[in-house]
Amino acid sequence: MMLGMITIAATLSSLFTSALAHKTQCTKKTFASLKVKNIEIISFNVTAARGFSTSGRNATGGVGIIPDIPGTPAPTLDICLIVLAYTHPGKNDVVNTYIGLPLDAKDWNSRFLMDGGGGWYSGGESEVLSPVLSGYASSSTDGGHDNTASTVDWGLTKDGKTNWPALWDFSSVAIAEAAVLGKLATKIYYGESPKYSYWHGCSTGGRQGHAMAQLHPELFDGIVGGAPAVSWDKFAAAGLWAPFLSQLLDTRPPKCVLDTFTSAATAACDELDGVKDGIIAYPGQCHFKASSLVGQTVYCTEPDGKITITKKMAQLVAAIWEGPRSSDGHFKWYGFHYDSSLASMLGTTCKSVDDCTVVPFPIAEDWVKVFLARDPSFTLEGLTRADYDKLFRQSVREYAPVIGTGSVDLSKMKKAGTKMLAWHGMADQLVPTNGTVDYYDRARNFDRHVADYYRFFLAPGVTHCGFGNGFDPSNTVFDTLKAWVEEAAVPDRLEAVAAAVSPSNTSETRTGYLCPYPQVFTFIGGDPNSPSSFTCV
Ligand SMILES: *[C@@H]1O[C@H](CO)[C@@H](O)[C@H](O)[C@H]1NC(C)=O
Ligand SMILES: *[C@@H]1O[C@H](CO)[C@@H](O)[C@H](O)[C@H]1NC(C)=O
Ligand SMILES: *[C@@H]1O[C@H](CO)[C@@H](O)[C@H](O)[C@H]1NC(C)=O
Ligand SMILES: *[C@@H]1O[C@H](CO)[C@@H](O)[C@H](O)[C@H]1NC(C)=O
Ligand SMILES: [Ca+2]
Repeated sequence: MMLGMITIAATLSSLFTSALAHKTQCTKKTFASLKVKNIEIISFNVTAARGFSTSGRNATGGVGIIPDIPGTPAPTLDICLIVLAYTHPGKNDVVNTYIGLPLDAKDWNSRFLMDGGGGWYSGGESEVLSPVLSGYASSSTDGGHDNTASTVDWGLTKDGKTNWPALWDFSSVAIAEAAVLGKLATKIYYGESPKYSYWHGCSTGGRQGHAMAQLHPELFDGIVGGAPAVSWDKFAAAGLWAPFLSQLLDTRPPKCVLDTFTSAATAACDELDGVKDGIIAYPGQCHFKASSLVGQTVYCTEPDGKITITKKMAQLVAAIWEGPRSSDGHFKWYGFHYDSSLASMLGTTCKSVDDCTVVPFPIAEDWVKVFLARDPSFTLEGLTRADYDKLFRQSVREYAPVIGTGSVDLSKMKKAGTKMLAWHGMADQLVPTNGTVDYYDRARNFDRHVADYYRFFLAPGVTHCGFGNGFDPSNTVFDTLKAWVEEAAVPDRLEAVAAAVSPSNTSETRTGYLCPYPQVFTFIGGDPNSPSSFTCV
């Protein structure tokens, strides 16, 4: 009898819930009130889709990538997808923003999550699919420019000036609006606001996360900012250092030569940290001299041929490791660690080993052409050290306030109770690791209690946003953040995975627990494949 009554009550309540869920339809009418201040909606579409395929949607710079696994059907989802095009009146911009909501309320995990972009790519439809697949409500934005357009097309106005509104949209404005719109749509659709709201991004996505932490922390309970391109004004100008010096020194070494430097330095400094694993965990103790390879012959396969390492090549490599310096020797920005591949900053296409053309890091090349020189035909040819210094100064002066994302005043975030985790691979070949060390050091100076709400983990041996020999935390960092936000589990360690060291047990990987900076992940002896052989010092 009792049981029967409970069953009836349960049935009634589920009928009631589904009736409620049906009251809010995934239609245009439902979302008619969707708006934030200062925008004018150009058009918006709402699509209720079942079995929406995620196939072929992994070609993005976002973190929430849904890989197409060969031989496996792509996952499908039931989604309420809202696409808005809007403008800021008077700014002559167009922002496309995407909101994804699990179509059935029962599939919603009561949370909101935004995945960040990469490079010039702010985000797009793909970035909402992955969160929705995991039960989150989500939003993303193209940041005010068409992702297929070249940077010249959106970065300059017709009369050749910086397109400031578009740059502001990309740097922070459209991102914060996407968060507001996405959270508002969530409330309209499910009748309640998300219990927790998160940001998860790396590279540009890490910078976007830091921008939200600095400017709009109240929109998020937790933020992951991996390998953040913070201090963008300096980072982007610094990316030109290698190609600039290459033309100045008139030397264009092919990748096989650059790799020879990386291998030699890694071999020389690998064991300074106590473990021979191809990882340089103590770069500060490495004093490898690039000049020690002068005269060595390198046998290359791509392109085929042999080439002798010259003094100029060694000078160039030493300067990339050191980082940009002004013509009078002053520090401008950080270089790269010895175990980072050099060919990303100094790409080449070669006809033969001694006939190569340099292909600059595209972000830096666009930065100087579009935003500094404001001349799409600009080349590095003939650029002097004084010219480079001037471009660097211009970058800082004009752009730090817009896209620098270098402010360490996180007091709004502290007040909002938002938590942030940053991490950075020490073998990052695109965004110098020490740019984040610099940021965190300044944040610690600003507030000595910063670790209460913002922590940073260095990841030895990890390349840009993941991979490399390890220790890669990219698969655990988000759950670690969530546990900090939702269960007050303070992250004193960050689980990471690295390639096993041979001779190892049967596993191909090993686990390590990274340390919150300024603590250092330190080998204390024993089996390097065992997590207990490392500690935080
Ligand atoms: C997605 O990734 C798979 C490998 O995981 C690749 O084969 C496929 O071409 C990618 N799809 C796109 C559209 O890039
Ligand atoms: C909405 O759909 C119409 C018709 O297909 C299209 O012209 C318009 O560009 C769409 N708007 C957005 C924001 O996608
Ligand atoms: C980065 O900073 C550390 C100290 O925190 C130093 O040991 C290392 O040499 C620096 N690397 C570069 C490339 O500046
Ligand atoms: C291999 O080493 C890892 C890390 O120490 C450990 O977790 C795992 O249990 C070991 N596996 C075997 C088969 O011994
Ligand atoms: Ca090592």
